[in-house]
This record gives sequence, C-alpha cells and structure tokens, in this order.
Amino acid sequence: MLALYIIDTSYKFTDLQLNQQYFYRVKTRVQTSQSGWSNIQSSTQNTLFDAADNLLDANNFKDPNQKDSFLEKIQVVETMIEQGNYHPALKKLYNDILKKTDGCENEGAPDKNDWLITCEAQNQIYPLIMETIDYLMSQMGPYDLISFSSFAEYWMNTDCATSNDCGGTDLDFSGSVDATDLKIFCNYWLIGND
Ligand SMILES: [Ca+2]
Ligand SMILES: [Ca+2]
Repeated sequence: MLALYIIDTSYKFTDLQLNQQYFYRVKTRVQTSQSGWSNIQSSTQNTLFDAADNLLDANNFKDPNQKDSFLEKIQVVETMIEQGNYHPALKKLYNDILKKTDGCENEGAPDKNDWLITCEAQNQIYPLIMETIDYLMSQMGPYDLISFSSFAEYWMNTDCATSNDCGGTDLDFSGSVDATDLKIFCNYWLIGND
C-alpha cells in the first residue's frame, strides 16, 4: 500500500508479484484542499507465460523454434502451480527453465546450454523466473519439507538426483547438498519467521 503524496502525475510500482491482482485508488491535493478518493481500479500482473511471450522475440533464441518450446515448459510449470504441485514446479524452473537463461547472471555472457542468446533478453526474463521461484518457496514454507536435521542427514551427499532430491534438502536441485542449499534454506527460514 502506498500512502503518501507525490508531485508527479504518474507512479510506477515495483516488486509486484506475477499473476496477482492489485487494487488502486488515488486522491489529489492542492495546497490545503484535497479531492475525494477516486473509484477503485484494479489490474492483474502478467503470468510468467504472458511475460515471456510478450518480452521475448523468437530471434532472441538460439533457434527461433525454441520460443514455442520455452513457452510450453512455462505452461507446464503454471499448470503444476495451479494444481498445488509446488515442488515439481520448482524443480522444473530450477533444472530446466532457469538454466536456459542464466549465463549472463552467472558468467556475464550466455553460456553453452542457454537458449536465449542475448543478455538483454536474459536480463528481462531471468528476474521474473527468480520471482516465481521466490513465490513458490514462500508458498511451500521450507520447514514443511525439510528441517536442519535433514540437512545433517544429507550433508555433502552428491547423488541427490537418485534419492528424491536428498529428502528435499537439495534446494537448488544441483544434485548435491552443500553450502548453497544451506544458504537458500536460511534465507527462507528467516523470512518465514518474520
Ligand atoms: Ca545456462
Ligand atoms: Ca544443491
């Protein structure tokens, strides 16, 4: 909620959640007199699918046909989310979709397995994928899945791919449980205790 006066006649919201509906109303003030509140307006943020469809041109892909495949993958994830299957959705986002868009974030240039071949395109979609991952993590609540004792049990395990993601402790689905997973766990554990 924004409850302050601004001088400009427009305002840009940031950190809005994909697929969420937001409501707005405004009033104006001239010196000491002010108007009543406007009617309430609302808008719904794009889904990740719509955002990817609108933001990414087929020419941004290594092969222009990959745009459709990319959108199909996102569609699969959105269906999983609608059905409440957060864990498989998270896994597909991390393992499949994010990896095709993460070279610029990790190394400053598109990497070998990236489908998007420009940093401009990656920089548009990567933050939205991360936002969706954050949303899923917040919906799941880390201690629904795992606890510190699970971390002890699976710590430094390197064959998570064959063992149900090491009981859920391989949070970035890298195949092993290490400091990266513990860091993710701690971040969400802190958020969950606000
Ligand atoms: Ca990659
Ligand atoms: Ca890991």
